[in-house]
Formats: sequence, C-alpha cells, structure tokens
Amino acid sequence: MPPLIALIGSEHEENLSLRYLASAVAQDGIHAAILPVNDASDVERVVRETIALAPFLVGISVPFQMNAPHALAFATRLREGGCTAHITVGGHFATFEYDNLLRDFPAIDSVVRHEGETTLRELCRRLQTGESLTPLEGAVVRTPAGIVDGGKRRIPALDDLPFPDRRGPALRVMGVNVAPILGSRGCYADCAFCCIYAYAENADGARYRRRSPENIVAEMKEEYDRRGVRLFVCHDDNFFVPSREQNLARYRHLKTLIDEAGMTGIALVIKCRPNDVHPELFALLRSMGLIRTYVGIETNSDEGIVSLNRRITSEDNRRALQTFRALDIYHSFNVLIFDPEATMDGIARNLDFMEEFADVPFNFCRAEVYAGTPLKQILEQQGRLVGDYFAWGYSMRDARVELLFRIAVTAFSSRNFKADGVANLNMGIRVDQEMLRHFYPTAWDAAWHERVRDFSRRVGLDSVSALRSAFDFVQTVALDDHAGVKAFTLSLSRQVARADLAFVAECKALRREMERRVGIVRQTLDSSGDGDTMEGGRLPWAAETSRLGALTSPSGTVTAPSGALTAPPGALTSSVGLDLATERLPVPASLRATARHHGGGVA
Ligand code: B12
Ligand code: SF4
Repeated sequence: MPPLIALIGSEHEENLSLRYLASAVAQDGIHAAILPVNDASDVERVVRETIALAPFLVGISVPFQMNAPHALAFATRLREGGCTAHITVGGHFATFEYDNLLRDFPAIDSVVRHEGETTLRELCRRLQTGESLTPLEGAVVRTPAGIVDGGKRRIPALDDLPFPDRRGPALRVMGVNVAPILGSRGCYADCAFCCIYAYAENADGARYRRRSPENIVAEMKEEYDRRGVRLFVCHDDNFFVPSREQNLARYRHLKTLIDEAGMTGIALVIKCRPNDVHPELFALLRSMGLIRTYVGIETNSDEGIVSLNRRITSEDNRRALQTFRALDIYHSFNVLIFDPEATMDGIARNLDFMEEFADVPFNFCRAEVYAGTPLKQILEQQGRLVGDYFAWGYSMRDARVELLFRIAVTAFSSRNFKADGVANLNMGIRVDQEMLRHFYPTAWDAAWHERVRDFSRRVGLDSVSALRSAFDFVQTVALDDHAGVKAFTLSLSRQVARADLAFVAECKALRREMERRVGIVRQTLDSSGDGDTMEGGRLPWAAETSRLGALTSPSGTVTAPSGALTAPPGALTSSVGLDLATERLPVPASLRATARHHGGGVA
C-alpha cells in the first residue's frame, strides 16, 4: 500500500484543485484519496471514512468565503472523531485568512497558501521523514512554540505540472461526457472586487500564467480518447490577453493542434472580458466548438466602471454583446448594480443595459467583499467595512441606493440567489439548448430556439420592470417611512414570486420538450448501436426536471475513497449552465452581515 493522504472538498464536478494536488503528490508515490463533501449530509459519513483510511495528512480545500465555516467545521469534527493526521487547509479563502483560521480553528495544523502543488509535496515529505515542518515556504504552520509563516513560494510554470488526476468516469450531461480544464491561471486585469486578481497578485509569480497550446491539447486528447470527453468546460478565469493579434495567434494554433489530434465534434465553454471580444476571434472560437461564453459585464455605469476598476468602457460592453448577437454565440452575464459608490443614475444606466439585452440570461447583485481584495482594503480604510471575515458587508454611500438594494435583495432573493431560482434555470436551459444544438443538431430548429430565447427575454424584462418599480419608489419615499418601505417590499416580493411560479412552470414545459427532442435522437442512436443506454431509461440531465418536482431524484452517490466519480444527487447532472458555471450568485450573506449591524433589512 502506498502512503496515503486524504483530500477533502466539494466535488460538484471534478474538483481541479484537489485533482491537481493528487497528481502532484502521486509524483512522490503518495496516493491521495479524494473525499467529496458537497453538503451537510455528507459530513459525518466522510469523517468516518477519512478516519478509517488513517491517512498521515488530511487536506481540506477552503476556496469559498461563503461556506468556509462548514469546510472548517469539518476539521473540528475530524479531531473530535479521533483523527490524529496532520490537518492542512488551502484555497483562495484560506490563503488570505490563514491567521484568523489558525487562531480560531485549533484542529488545523497548517495553511498552505496560494497554489499548493509544490508546497503540499514538501509538507508530505517532511511529515514522512519527521523533519521539522518549519519554516516551510508556501505554508503557515502551527508549532508548540507558535505559528511560523514560511513566506511565499515561487509558483511553478503551468506546463511543468502533471495533468490533474482524472480517476473515475467523466461526468455525463445530456449524454455527453464533460471535463473541466484549465488553460491558464489568474487574470491580467485588476478589478477592485475580484479575489482572483487578489489571489494571483498576492502570490510570488506572474499574475496571469498560461499553458502552452501543446500542453493543453495533450491533456484534451487524453480526455477525448480515454474517457470520451466531448465538452471541455474551460475554467480559465479569463481566456484571453488584451491583444487581439496574440489571442488570434494562440487560438489559431490551438485549433490546428486540435485538428491534427483528430478531435472532432468537441464543444467548449469559456469566460472573458468584454474588451477582448472581437468578431474574428469569436468566429474562430465558434468554429472550434464554442457553445457558451460567460462575459464579465459587471457594470455598465460610468461610476461603477471606475469604482470597480474595470478598465473598460460602456461601449466595450455593448460592442461585446452585439458581437455575440451577430455571431449567434450564446452568452450570459452578471451585473453588479450595487457597489459602495453606486448612484441612482448609474443604476438607471445598468437597467437600460439589462433591458436592451434582456434576451441574454443575466443576473444582478451587489459587489461582495472578498478577502484580499482592493475593495475590502478601501472599505476598511474608509471605516465602512462591517461584519467579520466570513461575511463582510457595507452600506452604500447614497442612502436611496442602499434602500433600493435592501428592497431588491429581499424581493429577488429566490429568483436571483437560489440554485434552482429562475435566474439559474434561465441560464441552465439556455446552455442545455446550446448542447442540444451542438450535439443533437437534428433535434434543433430555429422556431424552437426562438421559443427558448423568448422565455429568457421575458424573464429579463420582468426583472427589469420589477427593479424599475422599486427604483421609482425609492426616488420619492421618505427614508424613515419604515411601514411604507415594508409594505412596498412585501408587495414587490409577492409580485416577483407570482411571476416566478409561472416562469418555473414554463421552464419545466420547455425542458420536457427538450427531453422529448433529445430522447428521439438518442433512441435512434441507441437502436443503431451508436448511442448508449440512458441511465434509468431517462436522460441524465432530466434530473433538472426532477429538481422542479416532476421526477424522482436519483439517489445521490459521491466519490468513493477509490475516487470513482459518479453523478451527485439531483442538480448536478442536470445542466452545465446551472451547475458548472460560476454564475451563481452568493446567497446574500452580506445581508446577514448588514442586518447584524443595521438592525435588519426591510422585510
Ligand atoms: C470551478 C469553480 C466552481 C465550481 C465548483 C467545482 C467543485 N469544486 O465542485 C462550481 C461551479 C460548483 C462553483 C460554485 C461556486 N463558486 Co466557484 N469557482 C470555480 C473556479 C472557476 C475554478 C476552481 C478551480 O478549479 N480552480 C483551479 C485550481 C487548480 O485552483 P485553486 O482552486 O485555486 O486550487 C489551488 C490552490 O488554491 C490550492 N488549494 C486549493 N485547495 C487546497 C487544499 C489544500 C489541502 C491545499 C494544500 C491547497 C489547496 O492548491 C490548488 C492547486 O494549485 C474558481 C475560480 C478559480 N480560479 O479558482 C471559482 C471560485 C472558487 N468560486 C467562487 C464562488 C464565489 C463560488 C460560489 C459561491 C458561487 C455562488 N454564488 O454560488 C459557488 C459556491 C459553491 C459551494 N460549494 O458552496 C469564488 C470564490 C470566492 C471566495 N473567495 O469566496 C471563485 C474564486 C471565483 C470568483 N472569483 O468568483 N465554483
Ligand atoms: S476581469 Fe474578471 S477575473 Fe479578471 S480581475 Fe476582473 S473580475 Fe477578476
């Protein structure tokens, strides 16, 4: 038996953080069991499984600020259960909050900061040999004498890393095998609210690093041949550099390599900034199988663009969306209509933009405060930061904007923030529609496409209209008219909830139609021997429909210690747009923080 460590984290899809770490330690002959904890119901079982495995190290991934308390509570439960292994944590959140974590969670022995491949290998080596753990570059370690910060470790060239561990079958969505993949890490931009920028900037190395096209294609080819992957979800936070010529050169080369490798019929999903969207580049990507782009609009207000440090213009935003429209490339976006400096004028401009592009699935929310970001620093310096390191909050400078935010976050809490809320269903069905168009072209036709797009348009227009009525209300209401604000908010919330009921019903009907269309094609494939049998006789992504109450959800299974990934319950085999995207917005944890400091929201 090789020496064993256990890696814990959510695995809604293949968790590249853990899988890069697993392949890193495998270079030293260490086996990493990957134990997913996707929700609270997994915790006790995984604690038992981890202890039973008796690893010499347990690594817990803590990327998300919003659910960090749960991830960290896992360490405490392990100790309570008698686990004696070295417990280390890593990830975006842990990278910045290491001092708070080591202070507040005695179960944790160390925090690995920034990218962990090399540091984890070194930590494992020292634990195996009994060498002193301090100082350890890239880690902050608890010792009996105190906490020792080993300083930063230089991050490696991405081509030098082994490919992530792809044990188990690929996730299957709509009968198509899917794999997340990373062609780059970091981002060249420096938006004030962004923890990706903060994380990359804080590390010892370049803020934006890319793999060579050769290296990427070698991994894709392995996935294409061995696990039959056809949809590659590129988790690059930004697929481009700010140079049209360089982007064209890189992706022309990538296309040549993909063609030479004989990979046909593949599809790609990417993310980008508006200023990098050029017709020629996206026509090229479309020819390579691009089926969906998340484009970071974030704000179309002039003040927002400045205060969020977007370094783009509202013209860039409009041009990007017009380019996608002209090329008929599916895209979606998010708007941070609320930020610390937001004005009523700026919100009006964002509403106009959302209305103009209402057929594009979008969501809207407040700019949240993440550890390590310039936004956090600015608010702190201004004495405006409230809450704690798990959930920061602030009040907007303009009291009417703050009031509008509180009304909106209440009225739209289900539509915008629930995993199965209408905003996510809208994005989900549009991605599934693109899957259908790409992988089952005979099941697709223009009239059907227009029906699905019309659904999106009506959802978008409904959101804009409800927000506009709140906008008009806050322009005139007396700020101390609490009863009036409460009555308006309740009435708007009911209005949005009523509309949501109808949208959910319509989305369900569209999904049934989509299932019928894909089902016909797959039956033909199955009977000709070209297809494969549907699990349980129904489409894998029909779980989405079950989430809406139409079917019984399949019993959930998670990765066994051996690491075989099978579909997690319900939601997760359903829709790429819904579950593989990072478009889901934070539950309004900020509101909880604000509520603590301001005596509650409006409702
Ligand atoms: C894929 C992804 C998802 C997937 C999750 C996939 C899964 N694990 O099952 C989905 C779509 C489900 C998702 C959901 C969400 N996500 Co997300 N997601 C990402 C994304 C795009 C890529 C993650 C990844 O694979 N990175 C590549 C790996 C190689 O890098 P890494 O994660 O940094 O890991 C390295 C180091 O951090 C370190 N490390 C990490 N963990 C550990 C553990 C140990 C023990 C060690 C030693 C080292 C270590 O070593 C790793 C290798 O170098 C990141 C952005 C990003 N660039 O990371 C956002 C990101 C992590 N997500 C984010 C957010 C906000 C969310 C959501 C809250 C969105 C929402 N509102 O619903 C949800 C939360 C889900 C939940 N479980 O609660 C934020 C987190 C911000 C924060 N600080 O809190 C990020 C940074 C994006 C962003 N800026 O918005 N997400
Ligand atoms: S462009 Fe996107 S990923 Fe890059 S810094 Fe801005 S918000 Fe972050």
